[in-house]
Amino acid sequence: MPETTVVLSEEVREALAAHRPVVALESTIIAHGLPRPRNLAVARELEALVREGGAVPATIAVLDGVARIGLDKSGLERLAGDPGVRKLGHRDLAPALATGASGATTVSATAFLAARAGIRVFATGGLGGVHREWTHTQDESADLRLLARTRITVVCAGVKSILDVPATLQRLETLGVGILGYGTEYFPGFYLTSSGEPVDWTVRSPQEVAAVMRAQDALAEPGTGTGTGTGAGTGTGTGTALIVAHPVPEAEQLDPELHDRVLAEALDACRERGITGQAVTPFLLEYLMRHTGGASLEANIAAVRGNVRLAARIAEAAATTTAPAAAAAEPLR
Ligand code: PSU
Ligand code: MN
Repeated sequence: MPETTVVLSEEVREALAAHRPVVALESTIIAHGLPRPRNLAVARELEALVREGGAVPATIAVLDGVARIGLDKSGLERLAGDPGVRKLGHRDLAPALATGASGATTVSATAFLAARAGIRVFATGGLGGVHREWTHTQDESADLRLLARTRITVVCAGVKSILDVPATLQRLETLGVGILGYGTEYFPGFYLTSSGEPVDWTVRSPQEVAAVMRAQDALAEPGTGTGTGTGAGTGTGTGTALIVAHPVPEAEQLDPELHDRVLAEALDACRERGITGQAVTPFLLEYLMRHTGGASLEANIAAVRGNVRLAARIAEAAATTTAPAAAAAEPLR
């Protein structure tokens, strides 16, 4: 990619060159997931939390046809304040770059750009996934397929609970995307501490996550861009993602009964109004917020905060351990 289409901020470039920890942050949650003006305050707070954790934040978005890895003050303000900012999935990047558009990046677009830049750790709220009523709509977030072919560690509170969680877990298994429950034996439920679905693997420290990342690298086929495991990889990002599923603390979760009731109404409203495609997720998130008196918003923000803090610790743990040399991987016989 020519340098003018994807631009790293100076701070991010220097950190990567020095093999210091960097955490990529998604921007759709800022532009389309949270209400203004709270979204700008949250965007700033998330960057500050990464810094407090000893890592460099790299909020990712497309501004005027340039993909930016690390935003300056005015970039963050535009992202949060400009209602014309689009929602860009991975497939939207090329048209956005070609036409000079501006947009916030979803998990799929953020993970793609982060991996291209050599960033290994990424924090968000909840992943996209298989929507309920998939059999009618075939709506499955592009997040899943992109994660199936991108070597990045995503810290999230599971997938959004507006989705069909068991179906999404099945798809992730099919796609070969690994999931680690962080301090839990259950897959988190985004607004809720638990979705009730079990996970196969549980870790309890950033060092354990870093060890799994190193093992992924060791298993990778030679020449697939395994990176150094520090966040300053080769930039190809080929491989498969690792999901670190980190639940919102129980004290900060949305009341499960309120969640289930309002979500059922939200899904009905979505169907009645014929909302489809990219608009579905923002509509449901907004509906929940309005009809829970803002409680879903607080749970959402609490989850993201926790994920961002943990991502900084994982990036730090990954940066301070050396990856096995690619040459050490003997071909299997
Ligand atoms: N998590 C949040 N809020 C959000 C999203 C995730 O807490 O707004 C966004 C992410 O960017 C995710 C996207 O990639 O929703 C999924 O959208 P879709 O279902 O249209 O793929
Ligand atoms: Mn969708």
